[in-house]
Amino acid sequence: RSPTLTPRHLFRRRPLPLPRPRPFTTTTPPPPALRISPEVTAALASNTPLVALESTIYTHGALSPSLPSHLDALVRSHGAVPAVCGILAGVPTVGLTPDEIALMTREGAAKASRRDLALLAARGEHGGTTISGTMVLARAAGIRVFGTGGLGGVHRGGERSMDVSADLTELGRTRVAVVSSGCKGFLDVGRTLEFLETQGVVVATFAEGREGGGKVDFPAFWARESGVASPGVVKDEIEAAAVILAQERLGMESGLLFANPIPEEYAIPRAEMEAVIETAVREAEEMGFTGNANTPYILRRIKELTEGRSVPVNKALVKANVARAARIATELAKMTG
Ligand code: PSU
Ligand code: MN
Repeated sequence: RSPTLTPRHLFRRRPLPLPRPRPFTTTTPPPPALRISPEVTAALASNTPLVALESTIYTHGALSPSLPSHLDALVRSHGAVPAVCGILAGVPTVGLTPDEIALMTREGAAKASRRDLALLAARGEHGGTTISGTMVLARAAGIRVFGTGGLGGVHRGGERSMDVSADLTELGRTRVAVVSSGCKGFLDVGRTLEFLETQGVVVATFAEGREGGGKVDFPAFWARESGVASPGVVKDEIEAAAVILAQERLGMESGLLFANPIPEEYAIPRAEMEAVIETAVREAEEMGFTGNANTPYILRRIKELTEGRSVPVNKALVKANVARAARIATELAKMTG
């Protein structure tokens, strides 16, 4: 007798069992190695809104040493609890204090994306987590919203170099809602959106009062315009929270990106930044800054070439994004409370 399945065999088979309905939860127990601060633990237990924050912008962002305490206060002013993620002396932590961040910065921390987490943990080293590294820790703790500056993306020439930020694949596999000013203007914005589409990432840009009317650009960090239309649009934080909740109810583990265009008064027009960007990108290539050294080099050069003008702009947009994230987290907590 042939062992292959015939239609008769198929008919005799029992129908596939339907998945048993599971209770709806947004969190699974965190892995044992994760240290969650008492404050974050209490917030998780009481459905207090939480905002995850990354530590790479502190350890590698070349911004100001007071930024950690500013963002901390900003989140609290919205009635939410900040949860800075990073690796402190080998301990993956959710809820780093400003003092702990200062220590990591002083002693030197590695830039930590997903691939680096286990290495740093095993060696007992500090790691400033990027968006991807932060998402891993935030998700493991059960934090749903994360506010930051600019997402990594497909680098210019990425179709040759294959320099595609791990932030993008992380969004494809980890359900955290990231609020950023789109991605940086020195990246290839069009290909970044193509990659996010392939990864199945929800991408929506905040566009107050413009819903339904005309296309909205996916923002490019310093500039509100990028020349590339945003795949989706949300009108406010309530709508963003509803999208997050819908994604959770679907049981989809992939992430979401909410792009928040830089406040008008801080925006630097795209054309103005372009010359600076071209110089920085060309130098990085000539000097061989590849891999995870590329983004920090370019950011540092842009800071120099704009004579520091990029710094207040960068800080302003991070604050606007973190405030948005806090309001989204607040709406989400109301919906699931
Ligand atoms: N935006 C900034 N400064 C930064 C970064 C973003 O203004 O330092 C960091 C973020 O942590 C982001 C990372 O996740 O750069 C992306 O790095 P790469 O391109 O190597 O993936
Ligand atoms: Mn890269």
